[in-house]
Amino acid sequence: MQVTVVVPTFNEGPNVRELVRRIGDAADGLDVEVLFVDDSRDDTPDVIRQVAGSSGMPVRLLQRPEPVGGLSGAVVEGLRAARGEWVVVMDGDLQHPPEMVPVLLETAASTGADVVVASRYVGGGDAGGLDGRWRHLVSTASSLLARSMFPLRLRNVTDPMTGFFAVRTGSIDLAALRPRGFKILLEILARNKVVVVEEPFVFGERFAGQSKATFANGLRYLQQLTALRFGRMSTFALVGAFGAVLNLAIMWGLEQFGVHYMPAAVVSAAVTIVTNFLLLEHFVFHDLRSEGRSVWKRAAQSFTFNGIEAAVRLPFLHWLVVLTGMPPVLAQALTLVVAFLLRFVFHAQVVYRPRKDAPDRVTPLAGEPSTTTLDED
Ligand SMILES: Nc1nc2c(ncn2[C@@H]2O[C@H](COP(=O)(O)OP(=O)(O)O)[C@@H](O)[C@H]2O)c(=O)[nH]1
Ligand SMILES: [Mg+2]
Repeated sequence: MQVTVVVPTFNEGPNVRELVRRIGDAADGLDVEVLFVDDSRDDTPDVIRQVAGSSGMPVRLLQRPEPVGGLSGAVVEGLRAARGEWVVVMDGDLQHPPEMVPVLLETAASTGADVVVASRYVGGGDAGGLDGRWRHLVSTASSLLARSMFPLRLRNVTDPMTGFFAVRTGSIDLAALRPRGFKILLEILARNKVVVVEEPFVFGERFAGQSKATFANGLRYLQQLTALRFGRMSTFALVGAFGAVLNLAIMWGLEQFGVHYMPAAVVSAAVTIVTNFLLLEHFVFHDLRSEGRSVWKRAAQSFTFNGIEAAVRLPFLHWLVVLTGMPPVLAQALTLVVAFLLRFVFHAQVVYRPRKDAPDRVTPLAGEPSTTTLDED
């Protein structure tokens, strides 16, 4: 089996020699080449050329004239230029231990998977190398959002944000990828019908240099998510909007019959909550109803969320206005957006959470392998 290790680099000079040395040691006995896809503005390409000259393993450099598509664009160019039947994508700062390269490939061989994801969030995995609490929180929240938006495609994937994975190039359509931002794995999994398994790993500290992740990358990630998956979340939003209109219409109608506005509000809220649930069952999560829980359990969970949300949102609004002094209408808009996202994540992650595939479902034997497909999501 021929393997290409694709390493995107942006000003990683001081890491190159150590990285190549450790890949060489780890991959001893395997047919491996290392391909650097470089967008650096410093002397990193010179360092790569130097190291290539003295390494026992083939080391290639793809220097890009323009950093099109950023990190994701670099990875896709690496996938296109790779000679290997298998490609392992990894960062150039040694946060991804090179010793995992053969482990990922062995898992690929033993399970027959198309993609092996090195995950920080499964088994003995660990995200310890993430800088500070804020990065941990952002990483967890963004994975949760991605998994809510692609519940079936990512049913076996705990770490869709990782930049460390092995992929059989023949299993993916490179031309269909629209790389942008930092998260290429998500793009690959969302757009291809592949069998995925995970392998835990410990995300280490950077060997040298500084992180290139920025706030702008975070925004680009949100853009990527909505572009990849507008489907489920937009129908969810539509159902929510319909519920709001229904709520007002019922309240108005009851008032016309002389009902006091308080009982009218209670009745319209109750009718809306039940209607919303039925609409979610039939239009948003219809393909996930058979995943295990009974309809009564789903209803109970959904109603509980709505009840708690209604009780918590107003005190939270008050706290936000008093504490930050922001205009009440802005604070209200903010709490509504947060409540919407939380409601969506809760329904996707709890109420309609898909079961994980049983191990035999991820091992394709003879015939059609069982995979998750985009049409499902
Ligand atoms: N080719 C290329 N590589 C990049 C770019 N941005 C980041 N990288 C590389 O992607 C890997 C991960 O970036 P890093 O800054 O470590 O992100 P973090 O681990 O999330 O903090 C490193 O090897 C970077 O050098 C880019 O625009 N082009
Ligand atoms: Mg890093």
